[in-house]
Amino acid sequence: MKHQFVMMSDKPGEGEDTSVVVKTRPKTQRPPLYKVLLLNDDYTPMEFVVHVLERFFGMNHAQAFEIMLTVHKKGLAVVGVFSHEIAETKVTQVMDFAQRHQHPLQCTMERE
Ligand code: TYC
Repeated sequence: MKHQFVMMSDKPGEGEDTSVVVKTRPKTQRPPLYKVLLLNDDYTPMEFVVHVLERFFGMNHAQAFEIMLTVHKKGLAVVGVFSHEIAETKVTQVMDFAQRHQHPLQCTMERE
């Protein structure tokens, strides 16, 4: 926290010092974050989705299974929150991996 000195009166010869100390709040800049979303479909095998969550999102088997079931039941779930660059990389990795295995799994990102 910076301190800024403000002179209340700067007229010469006007008695005592009337300066006060006020605090400034420098704006802390945070980069925007992006949610990575996994979408449900009727064809991608559950085991494949669990594997994707373990492989690209560092989840253990139990966490991955739980999130996969959430997507299956609710239609989608946030699987992670990242910087723009990392989120883009995750989406590309998942989409490439799904396509290579001929599954229609969809992964997208959205600003938080
Ligand atoms: N609904 C798929 C099935 O019944 C499983 C599934 C879960 C697919 C999550 C995609 O993101 C997904 N085989």
